[in-house]
Amino acid sequence: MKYLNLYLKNTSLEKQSAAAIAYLASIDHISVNSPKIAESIVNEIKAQRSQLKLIASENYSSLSVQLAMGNLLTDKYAEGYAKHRFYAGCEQVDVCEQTAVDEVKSIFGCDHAYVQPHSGADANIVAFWSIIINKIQNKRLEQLGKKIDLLSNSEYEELRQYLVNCKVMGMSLDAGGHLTHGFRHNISSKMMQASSYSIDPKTEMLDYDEIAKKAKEFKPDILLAGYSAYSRRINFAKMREIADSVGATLMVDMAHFSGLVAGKVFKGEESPISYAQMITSTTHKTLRGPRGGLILCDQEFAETVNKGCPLVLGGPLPHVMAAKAIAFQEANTLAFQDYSKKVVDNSRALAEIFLKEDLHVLSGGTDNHMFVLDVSSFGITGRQAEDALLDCGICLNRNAILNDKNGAWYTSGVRIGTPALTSLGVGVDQMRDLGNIMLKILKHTKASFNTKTQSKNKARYELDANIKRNCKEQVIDLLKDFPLYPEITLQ
Ligand code: DSN
Repeated sequence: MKYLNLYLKNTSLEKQSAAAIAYLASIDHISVNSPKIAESIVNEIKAQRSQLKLIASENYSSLSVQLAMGNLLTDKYAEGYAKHRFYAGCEQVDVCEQTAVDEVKSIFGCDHAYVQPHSGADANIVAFWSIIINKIQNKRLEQLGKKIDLLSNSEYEELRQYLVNCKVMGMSLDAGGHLTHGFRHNISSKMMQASSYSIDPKTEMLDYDEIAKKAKEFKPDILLAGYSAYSRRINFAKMREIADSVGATLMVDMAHFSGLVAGKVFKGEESPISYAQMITSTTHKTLRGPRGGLILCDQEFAETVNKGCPLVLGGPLPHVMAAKAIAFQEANTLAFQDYSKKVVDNSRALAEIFLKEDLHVLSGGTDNHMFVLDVSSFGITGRQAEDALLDCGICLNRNAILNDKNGAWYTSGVRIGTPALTSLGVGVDQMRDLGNIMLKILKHTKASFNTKTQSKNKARYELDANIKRNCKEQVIDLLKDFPLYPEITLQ
């Protein structure tokens, strides 16, 4: 009981928290049989405490969310959905799933919610196939006047050929779209014919006339909106108009910005809720829940979506659904609305530091929780910027930019996001300080020279030791004021 005993010894009774006791007791318990794993959990806490996290897709979930996942709910199989299970003994799983469903419907005011997807990628596959089944399979079966199980093998094969001929059109990966939106190396472009729209090369923003033109030519069954590395808001009314004009279903993957929709920062035409027929999301980014996915949809898709298992998924993860229920309760509050607003204020304040220096921030700025900074003017790659910043205690990820001359591995950009630091309470003043620290690091980082090839190295970099030390100290100073899970003490 190393950590728990230390905690109980060093923390006065009135300051002790149940969450800290549970957390530390669990680490002590794990260390009995798996010291290596216990140590890696402790080391992860230490690592995250020593870095300022600017990874746009990450956040810090509450201790309640984390603790809800560490129990015997994980042992249950519960195929089906609440009150409609294929296994016995699912009464408590029903409570967890139904609470998550009710809470997420209350946040977003949507017709139907499904909280079983294990990830955003899973949610997208369930959503794609639910649309295909509703639009293609059900109509074909109606024409044949038969249920699917009664089709002969040749009739089923004929139906299958229809199903695999559907078309999806999403934002291209190099413009800021996601891998699951029709990228050639992802299943989405193998099970459907995929085409993409990009951003205007001058403004680096979505051009709705251009999307409409492309949609008219390609005639997608699914028009997909959403992004992984785009710093502007989407007009979903316009996207729906385009989808309707070609008979497509509008699907929105709001994985990155669902917290901003929940927090009512994105509303009206900037929120997909009233415009998309199918919406997917992760639960762990701006929404600040456990790692997982969810689907919101119009009533017409509800029945198909509820059959995500067996369509795509195996058994649900009841412990994660319990944690989702807690996270959705947390997001359904005025405090969360305040948090979401601050995420965007922080993102703008940070981007402003780079814009003032006339640096290339893609799309010219940000209206959401992130932005991409082109670091090529510093003479370095995204990979070198990522490593140099991490060495000084700033954690973010490199990101390719449109037509990136350094390719997807080294890249020319870094993606910078504010959801995690905002969860710690960091505000715009500290964001500006942080921006200036980052500028200092980037300005002093140089690509190493490879004398063998007589060319600049794309991975290795050099950074003056004094600058590194000084910036690291500044990062540590900032971290001191915003501790991560301060109730958990490890000494
Ligand atoms: N990996 C996530 C992101 O960074 O956007 C999405 O899958």
